[in-house]
Amino acid sequence: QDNTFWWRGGVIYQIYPRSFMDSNGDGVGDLPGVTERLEYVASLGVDGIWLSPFFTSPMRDFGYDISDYRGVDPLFGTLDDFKRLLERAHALGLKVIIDQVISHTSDQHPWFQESRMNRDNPRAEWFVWADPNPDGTPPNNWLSIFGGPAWTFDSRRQQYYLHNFLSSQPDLNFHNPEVRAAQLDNMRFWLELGVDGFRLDTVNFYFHDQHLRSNPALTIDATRTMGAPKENPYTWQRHVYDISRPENVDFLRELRALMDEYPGTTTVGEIGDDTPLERMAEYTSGGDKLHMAYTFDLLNSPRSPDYIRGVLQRFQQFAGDAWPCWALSNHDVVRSATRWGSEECAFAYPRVALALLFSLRGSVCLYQGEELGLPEADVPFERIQDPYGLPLWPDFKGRDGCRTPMPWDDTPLAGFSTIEPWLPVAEPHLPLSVARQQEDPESMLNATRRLLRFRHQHPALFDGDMELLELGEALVAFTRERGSDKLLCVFNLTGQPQTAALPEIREALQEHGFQYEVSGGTLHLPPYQAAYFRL
Ligand code: TEU
Repeated sequence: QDNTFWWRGGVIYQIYPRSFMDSNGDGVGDLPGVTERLEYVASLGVDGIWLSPFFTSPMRDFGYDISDYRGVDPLFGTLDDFKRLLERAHALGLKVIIDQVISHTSDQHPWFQESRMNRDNPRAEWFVWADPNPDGTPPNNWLSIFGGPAWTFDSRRQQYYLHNFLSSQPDLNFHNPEVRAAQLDNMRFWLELGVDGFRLDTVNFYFHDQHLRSNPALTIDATRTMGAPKENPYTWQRHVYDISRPENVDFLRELRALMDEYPGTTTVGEIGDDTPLERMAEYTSGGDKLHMAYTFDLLNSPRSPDYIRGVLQRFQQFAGDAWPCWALSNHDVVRSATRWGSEECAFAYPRVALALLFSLRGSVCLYQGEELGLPEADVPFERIQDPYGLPLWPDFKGRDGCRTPMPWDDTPLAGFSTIEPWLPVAEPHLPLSVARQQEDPESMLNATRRLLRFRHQHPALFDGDMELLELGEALVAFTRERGSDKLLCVFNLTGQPQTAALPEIREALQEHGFQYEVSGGTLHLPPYQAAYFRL
């Protein structure tokens, strides 16, 4: 069976290894812990996993700051542990995608240590160095995504270096062909080990403007909800010259040529940009660049059917033959059950939200705990770890609330560890634990399994052409068409019952688990329910 295109429409379960399963009782999740729980992951009916970074790192940004691209951090285990994980996943029919954070390194990486020594060492041009202005200020107005200037002065080299994130994450100079070759070579190392692909961190940040032009003045476009929370003013700089450079497209072709040497592998690039869907089209069309693009459109989505319709409209308008990988939650944003849900509706909102996610053209990333309907955890200030959140507290509470340990059972440490973990177990998560939900056919966990089976039974849901329908203000509705199969999908994301006039239907699809009524051509959709028909 040709499995080359497994990723097209695939559902990928994102594992944040620090918080998934601690096998050695040090309070931090690890690779053997992941391996131990792969059977559970496979039982969901997903196609593969994406592992957030487990590479050697000083952990300033919890692994998104890498000091050895080919090493496993001892906190997570050994390379042999990774090989065992890979083997077990493959035996269970799960593909394995790993994170590649190639845009920046850790400041502890030997490349940076060498580069900062002076201006004429062999790696002098591997990072982005620039002289201060005559008054000592940074070379231009570029801002870090995590706040403050994107430049830090290095006292040894007597120059500024660029960092789009923390100052401990110096930005590599991708204009230098040696840098590109070195990173592709690091990626080949993992391909040779047998991984099935890469999630590419900050894929639109690889290149910078070589003229170092200042970005246009800060403008706040309140109609867009891209990027981090509004409380962080730095998000609102319009990055024109420092990210998403046109040179990137050529590099993505180089990268694709490497991937094509390993058939059946895939790439999903994370795009943080003002116009992400347009960028997605640029990066994934034509079959010679990225396989999939991952944007923040639904990750930062507010609770509004209008907003979702807007995203889908823009997708229709700009995406062309682009292939998205949609997500509602990840390790960087407030969990969708909290962003959209409310106390009263318990599983109702997360369930209909997942149904919508699983019915969109493209692939999907499901974040650990999303299948349990976990709300965002309330992490007290004393326990905050995120270097992004700390300085902005309490306006922006950082990303710890979506990174707390996975609740495996309802004991105080949630079956995650045998000691107090690096982030506290969220008490409200205990009644939602895997053990508790496993046996209940009506649980969110079993609803997720049902919805994943439903998606696999109806390939039009992930592969079909999509047409948006106007069935009323409060509803999100579209058709999905593949060959002679034409499906109508209607979602009520609100807490009120909704009605809609239906077109002529051939058959109501079963086994998704939602409840509704049709009478005299009118669909009656109770709060947080969905309906699927064959036209
Ligand atoms: O996140 C990238 C990131 O923060 C941006 O995409 C940002 O959200 C967006 O541009 C908003 O406009 C990745 C990782 O997922 C995150 O955990 C890391 O901290 C970050 O890169 C740095 O490596």
